[in-house]
Amino acid sequence: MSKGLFISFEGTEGCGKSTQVRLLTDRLQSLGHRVKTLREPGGTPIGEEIRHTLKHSKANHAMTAEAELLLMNASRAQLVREIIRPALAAGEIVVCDRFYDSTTAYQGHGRELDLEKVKAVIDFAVGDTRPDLTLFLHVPPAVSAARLRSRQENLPFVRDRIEEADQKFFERVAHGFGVIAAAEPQRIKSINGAQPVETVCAKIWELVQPILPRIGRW
Ligand code: Z5A
Repeated sequence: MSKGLFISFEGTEGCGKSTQVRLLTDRLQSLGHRVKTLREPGGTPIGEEIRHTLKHSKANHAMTAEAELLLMNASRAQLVREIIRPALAAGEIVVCDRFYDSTTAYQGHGRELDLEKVKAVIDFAVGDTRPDLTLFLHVPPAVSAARLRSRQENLPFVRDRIEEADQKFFERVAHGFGVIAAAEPQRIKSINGAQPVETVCAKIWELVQPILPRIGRW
Protein backbone atom coordinates (compact mmCIF):
# COMPACT_ATOMS: atom_id res chain seq x y z
CA MET A 1 0.00 0.00 0.00
CA SER A 2 1.40 3.41 -0.92
CA LYS A 3 1.81 5.88 1.89
CA GLY A 4 2.11 9.61 1.93
CA LEU A 5 3.76 12.02 4.30
CA PHE A 6 2.26 13.76 7.31
CA ILE A 7 3.72 17.13 8.35
CA SER A 8 2.32 19.18 11.24
CA PHE A 9 3.10 22.75 12.29
CA GLU A 10 3.08 23.82 15.92
CA GLY A 11 3.77 26.87 18.04
CA THR A 12 2.15 29.68 19.99
CA GLU A 13 -0.29 32.16 18.39
CA GLY A 14 1.31 34.43 15.83
CA CYS A 15 4.42 32.27 15.43
CA GLY A 16 3.84 32.23 11.65
CA LYS A 17 2.43 28.71 11.17
CA SER A 18 -0.36 29.64 8.79
CA THR A 19 2.01 31.71 6.64
CA GLN A 20 4.49 28.84 6.39
CA VAL A 21 1.75 26.23 5.82
CA ARG A 22 0.66 28.23 2.76
CA LEU A 23 4.21 28.63 1.44
CA LEU A 24 5.06 24.95 1.91
CA THR A 25 1.80 23.85 0.26
CA ASP A 26 2.48 26.10 -2.75
CA ARG A 27 6.02 24.79 -3.14
CA LEU A 28 5.01 21.13 -2.87
CA GLN A 29 2.15 21.59 -5.34
CA SER A 30 4.41 23.41 -7.79
CA LEU A 31 6.61 20.29 -7.74
CA GLY A 32 3.59 18.14 -8.64
CA HIS A 33 2.81 16.68 -5.21
CA ARG A 34 -0.76 16.11 -4.14
CA VAL A 35 -1.23 18.02 -0.89
CA LYS A 36 -4.05 18.16 1.67
CA THR A 37 -3.78 21.34 3.71
CA LEU A 38 -5.71 21.23 6.97
CA ARG A 39 -6.12 23.10 10.21
CA GLU A 40 -7.08 22.17 13.74
CA PRO A 41 -9.49 22.43 15.32
CA GLY A 42 -11.54 22.07 12.13
CA GLY A 43 -10.73 20.72 8.69
CA THR A 44 -14.01 18.82 8.22
CA PRO A 45 -17.62 20.08 8.26
CA ILE A 46 -18.08 18.56 11.74
CA GLY A 47 -14.71 19.86 12.88
CA GLU A 48 -15.51 23.40 11.70
CA GLU A 49 -18.72 23.35 13.76
CA ILE A 50 -16.70 22.20 16.78
CA ARG A 51 -14.17 24.99 16.06
CA HIS A 52 -16.97 27.54 16.16
CA THR A 53 -18.20 26.14 19.48
CA LEU A 54 -14.69 26.22 20.94
CA LYS A 55 -13.76 29.72 19.79
CA HIS A 56 -16.69 31.90 18.86
CA SER A 57 -20.01 30.54 20.11
CA LYS A 58 -21.87 32.92 22.41
CA ALA A 59 -22.63 29.96 24.68
CA ASN A 60 -19.03 28.94 25.28
CA HIS A 61 -18.16 31.20 28.25
CA ALA A 62 -18.68 28.42 30.75
CA MET A 63 -16.75 25.73 28.89
CA THR A 64 -14.67 23.59 31.24
CA ALA A 65 -11.10 22.54 30.48
CA GLU A 66 -12.28 18.91 30.29
CA ALA A 67 -14.96 19.77 27.71
CA GLU A 68 -12.37 21.76 25.74
CA LEU A 69 -10.02 18.76 25.73
CA LEU A 70 -12.73 16.42 24.48
CA LEU A 71 -14.01 18.82 21.81
CA MET A 72 -10.50 19.37 20.43
CA ASN A 73 -10.14 15.62 20.16
CA ALA A 74 -13.61 15.02 18.76
CA SER A 75 -12.67 17.36 15.91
CA ARG A 76 -9.35 15.51 15.56
CA ALA A 77 -10.88 12.02 15.58
CA GLN A 78 -13.15 13.09 12.70
CA LEU A 79 -10.31 14.71 10.75
CA VAL A 80 -8.06 11.65 11.11
CA ARG A 81 -10.69 9.22 9.81
CA GLU A 82 -12.45 11.41 7.23
CA ILE A 83 -9.42 13.06 5.62
CA ILE A 84 -5.95 12.24 6.95
CA ARG A 85 -5.93 8.44 6.76
CA PRO A 86 -7.47 8.25 3.26
CA ALA A 87 -5.06 10.94 2.00
CA LEU A 88 -2.01 9.15 3.43
CA ALA A 89 -3.19 5.82 2.06
CA ALA A 90 -3.44 7.47 -1.38
CA GLY A 91 0.17 8.69 -1.14
CA GLU A 92 -0.68 12.36 -0.57
CA ILE A 93 1.18 14.85 1.60
CA VAL A 94 -0.88 16.09 4.55
CA VAL A 95 0.13 19.49 5.93
CA CYS A 96 -1.70 20.33 9.14
CA ASP A 97 -1.76 23.66 10.98
CA ARG A 98 -1.61 22.26 14.56
CA PHE A 99 -2.17 18.65 15.64
CA TYR A 100 -2.05 16.83 18.96
CA ASP A 101 1.03 18.60 20.35
CA SER A 102 -1.24 21.66 20.65
CA THR A 103 -3.52 19.68 22.95
CA THR A 104 -0.61 18.68 25.17
CA ALA A 105 0.57 22.31 25.23
CA TYR A 106 -2.79 24.13 25.64
CA GLN A 107 -5.01 21.69 27.53
CA GLY A 108 -2.21 19.81 29.33
CA HIS A 109 0.32 22.51 30.24
CA GLY A 110 -1.90 25.57 29.74
CA ARG A 111 -5.13 24.41 31.42
CA GLU A 112 -3.11 22.17 33.75
CA LEU A 113 -5.07 18.99 33.07
CA ASP A 114 -3.43 15.72 34.07
CA LEU A 115 -0.89 15.00 31.31
CA GLU A 116 -1.42 11.23 31.43
CA LYS A 117 -5.18 11.67 30.94
CA VAL A 118 -4.58 14.15 28.11
CA LYS A 119 -2.29 11.62 26.45
CA ALA A 120 -4.92 8.89 26.80
CA VAL A 121 -7.55 11.06 25.08
CA ILE A 122 -5.13 11.95 22.27
CA ASP A 123 -4.19 8.28 21.80
CA PHE A 124 -7.88 7.38 21.50
CA ALA A 125 -8.48 10.17 18.96
CA VAL A 126 -5.52 9.49 16.65
CA GLY A 127 -4.58 5.82 17.13
CA ASP A 128 -1.44 5.20 15.12
CA THR A 129 -1.89 8.25 12.87
CA ARG A 130 1.13 10.35 13.85
CA PRO A 131 3.04 13.09 12.02
CA ASP A 132 6.24 12.02 10.29
CA LEU A 133 7.64 15.50 10.86
CA THR A 134 6.53 18.32 13.15
CA LEU A 135 7.82 21.83 12.55
CA PHE A 136 7.77 23.82 15.76
CA LEU A 137 8.10 27.57 15.19
CA HIS A 138 9.15 29.29 18.36
CA VAL A 139 8.97 33.06 18.85
CA PRO A 140 9.46 35.19 21.97
CA PRO A 141 6.10 36.24 23.52
CA ALA A 142 6.71 39.92 22.65
CA VAL A 143 7.09 39.09 18.93
CA SER A 144 3.97 36.97 18.95
CA ALA A 145 1.96 39.72 20.73
CA ALA A 146 3.17 42.41 18.31
CA ARG A 147 2.22 40.30 15.28
CA LEU A 148 -1.24 39.57 16.64
CA ARG A 149 -1.80 43.26 17.44
CA SER A 150 -0.87 44.37 13.95
CA ARG A 151 -3.04 41.66 12.39
CA GLN A 152 -5.98 42.60 14.62
CA GLU A 153 -5.79 46.20 13.41
CA ASN A 154 -6.54 44.97 9.89
CA LEU A 155 -9.38 42.61 10.80
CA PRO A 156 -12.90 43.07 12.13
CA PHE A 157 -12.99 42.06 15.81
CA VAL A 158 -14.13 38.46 16.29
CA ARG A 159 -14.40 37.05 19.79
CA ASP A 160 -12.06 34.10 20.45
CA ARG A 161 -12.58 32.47 23.85
CA ILE A 162 -9.14 30.81 23.97
CA GLU A 163 -7.31 34.09 23.31
CA GLU A 164 -9.09 35.58 26.33
CA ALA A 165 -7.04 33.43 28.75
CA ASP A 166 -4.59 35.24 31.04
CA GLN A 167 -0.87 35.79 30.47
CA LYS A 168 0.14 32.95 32.83
CA PHE A 169 -1.82 30.50 30.69
CA PHE A 170 0.16 31.49 27.58
CA GLU A 171 3.43 31.30 29.51
CA ARG A 172 2.59 27.72 30.52
CA VAL A 173 1.67 26.90 26.90
CA ALA A 174 4.99 28.29 25.60
CA HIS A 175 6.90 26.35 28.26
CA GLY A 176 4.87 23.24 27.38
CA PHE A 177 5.84 23.43 23.71
CA GLY A 178 9.50 23.55 24.76
CA VAL A 179 9.08 20.42 26.89
CA ILE A 180 7.23 18.59 24.10
CA ALA A 181 9.88 19.47 21.49
CA ALA A 182 12.73 18.40 23.78
CA ALA A 183 11.08 15.03 24.42
CA GLU A 184 10.85 14.02 20.73
CA PRO A 185 13.80 15.52 18.84
CA GLN A 186 13.55 12.93 16.05
CA ARG A 187 10.05 14.01 15.03
CA ILE A 188 9.88 17.62 16.21
CA LYS A 189 12.25 20.15 14.67
CA SER A 190 12.47 23.59 16.28
CA ILE A 191 12.84 26.63 14.06
CA ASN A 192 13.34 30.24 15.13
CA GLY A 193 10.10 31.80 13.89
CA ALA A 194 11.24 35.34 14.67
CA GLN A 195 13.39 35.39 11.52
CA PRO A 196 12.11 36.86 8.24
CA VAL A 197 9.42 34.83 6.44
CA GLU A 198 11.83 33.81 3.64
CA THR A 199 14.47 32.58 6.11
CA VAL A 200 11.96 30.48 8.04
CA CYS A 201 10.63 29.13 4.76
CA ALA A 202 14.14 28.11 3.64
CA LYS A 203 14.84 26.33 6.95
CA ILE A 204 11.58 24.42 6.63
CA TRP A 205 12.47 23.35 3.11
CA GLU A 206 15.85 22.05 4.34
CA LEU A 207 13.92 19.73 6.67
CA VAL A 208 11.13 18.71 4.27
CA GLN A 209 13.05 18.14 1.04
CA PRO A 210 15.15 15.18 2.31
CA ILE A 211 12.09 13.19 3.40
CA LEU A 212 10.08 13.60 0.18
CA PRO A 213 11.62 10.46 -1.38
CA ARG A 214 9.92 8.44 1.37
CA ILE A 215 6.53 8.96 -0.31
CA GLY A 216 5.22 5.69 -1.64
CA ARG A 217 8.11 3.73 -0.13
CA TRP A 218 6.91 3.20 3.43
N1 Z5A B 1 -5.87 24.81 20.28
C1 Z5A B 1 -5.91 24.16 21.49
O1 Z5A B 1 -6.08 24.79 22.54
N2 Z5A B 1 -5.77 22.80 21.51
C2 Z5A B 1 -5.63 22.07 20.38
O2 Z5A B 1 -5.53 20.84 20.44
C3 Z5A B 1 -5.60 22.77 19.12
C4 Z5A B 1 -5.72 24.14 19.12
C5 Z5A B 1 -5.43 22.01 17.84
C6 Z5A B 1 -6.61 27.84 17.20
O3 Z5A B 1 -6.55 29.14 16.81
C7 Z5A B 1 -6.64 27.90 18.73
O4 Z5A B 1 -6.94 26.61 19.23
C8 Z5A B 1 -5.30 28.30 19.29
C9 Z5A B 1 -4.78 27.04 19.96
C10 Z5A B 1 -6.02 26.28 20.26
N3 Z5A B 1 -5.54 29.30 20.26
N4 Z5A B 1 -5.04 30.20 20.78
N5 Z5A B 1 -4.96 31.13 21.43
P1 Z5A B 1 -6.33 29.64 15.33
O5 Z5A B 1 -6.33 28.49 14.40
O6 Z5A B 1 -7.32 30.74 15.08
O7 Z5A B 1 -4.97 30.39 15.40
P2 Z5A B 1 -3.53 29.91 15.80
O8 Z5A B 1 -3.33 28.50 15.43
O9 Z5A B 1 -3.29 30.27 17.20
O10 Z5A B 1 -2.60 30.74 14.85
P3 Z5A B 1 -2.60 32.24 14.46
O11 Z5A B 1 -2.88 33.13 15.61
O12 Z5A B 1 -3.49 32.40 13.28
O13 Z5A B 1 -1.12 32.50 14.09
P4 Z5A B 1 -0.10 31.74 13.14
O14 Z5A B 1 -0.84 30.87 12.17
O15 Z5A B 1 0.92 31.06 13.91
O16 Z5A B 1 0.60 32.93 12.41
P5 Z5A B 1 0.33 33.65 11.00
O17 Z5A B 1 -1.16 33.85 10.80
O18 Z5A B 1 1.06 32.96 9.94
O19 Z5A B 1 1.06 35.01 11.27
C11 Z5A B 1 0.58 35.96 12.21
C12 Z5A B 1 0.93 37.39 11.71
O20 Z5A B 1 2.34 37.53 11.68
C13 Z5A B 1 0.45 37.66 10.28
O21 Z5A B 1 0.08 39.01 10.21
C14 Z5A B 1 1.68 37.37 9.42
O22 Z5A B 1 1.69 38.10 8.25
C15 Z5A B 1 2.81 37.78 10.35
N6 Z5A B 1 4.02 36.96 10.18
C16 Z5A B 1 4.09 35.61 9.96
N7 Z5A B 1 5.38 35.22 9.89
C17 Z5A B 1 6.14 36.32 10.06
C18 Z5A B 1 7.55 36.55 10.09
N8 Z5A B 1 8.43 35.55 9.96
N9 Z5A B 1 7.97 37.80 10.31
C19 Z5A B 1 7.09 38.83 10.49
N10 Z5A B 1 5.74 38.69 10.47
C20 Z5A B 1 5.28 37.44 10.25
